[in-house]
Amino acid sequence: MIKRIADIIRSGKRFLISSHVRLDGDALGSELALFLALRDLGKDAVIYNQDDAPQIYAFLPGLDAVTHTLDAVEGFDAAFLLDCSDFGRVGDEWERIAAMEKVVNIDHHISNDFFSDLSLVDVEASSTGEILYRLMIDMGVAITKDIAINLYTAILTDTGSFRYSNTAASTLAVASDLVLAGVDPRWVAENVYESRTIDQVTLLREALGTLEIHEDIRTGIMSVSRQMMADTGAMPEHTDGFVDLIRSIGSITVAVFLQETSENYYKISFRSKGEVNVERVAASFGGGGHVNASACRIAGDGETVKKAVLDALQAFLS
Ligand SMILES: [Mn+2]
Repeated sequence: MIKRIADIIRSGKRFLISSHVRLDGDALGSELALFLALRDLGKDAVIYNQDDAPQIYAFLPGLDAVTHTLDAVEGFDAAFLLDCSDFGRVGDEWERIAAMEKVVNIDHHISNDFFSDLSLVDVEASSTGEILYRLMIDMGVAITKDIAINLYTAILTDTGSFRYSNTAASTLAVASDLVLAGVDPRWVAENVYESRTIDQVTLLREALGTLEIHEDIRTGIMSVSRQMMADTGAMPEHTDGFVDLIRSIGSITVAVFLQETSENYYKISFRSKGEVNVERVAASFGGGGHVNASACRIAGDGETVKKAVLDALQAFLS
């Protein structure tokens, strides 16, 4: 598949790049790395994202090239959908992109549904950024410092700073190559992890007030309502990382974070340790993800949603 995709890049002139709503470091870093590589190869590329980039990613080279309106989809030789397990993850414009003749699916989610016959999916890879690195090396693309910063950020964020089980020796070897290409790990970490706003920390204080520990299923669960968001002036992206804070509690193996995204509609993020598979739990509600990190959406008021999630965990964990 790498060869077919390399041929598409070599023979084409103009490409569309997109990823999922609620952008993360892997989505953005992968998009921007591919964009810069295509530009270095003398190609034209357009990045379309439904959502704005979270402020912590403002340092990524090339970010000002991202557009938020999708004009004509004609005139592209192919579209690259990065880090998307299915077409719907793109957001409102997914059907227009799905109708394009060539859509390349590059992803590492276990739940990827191979929505295209041009699918480069490696569930063993730490991140989409790591897969792209291999594609670029295979194609002989020069890994410039700007490309390296984007790929490194993709890998760093999807491995939780090289802490999750998707961190393999090969992942660290790629990260090492990227540092050799000019990435300053301290500078990237400072941007990603040490640039919180006061609003965000105030929201965290409110959220921590809802933390419940269910010792029988070794689960910690915490939630943020729309009211809390309004009271603190925080942005939806400001809850990124809250779920990892729950997982940092030594006595729990499952961390659950509920966020009310619209009235009586919740996004639920799961994190787990070791063998505990939270992908199955999310999948039971129509979501997906990875063994140790998954998500789904459930309609209902906060208490109903929390009970549904705890019941499902009881069933899966016992
Ligand atoms: Mn990813």
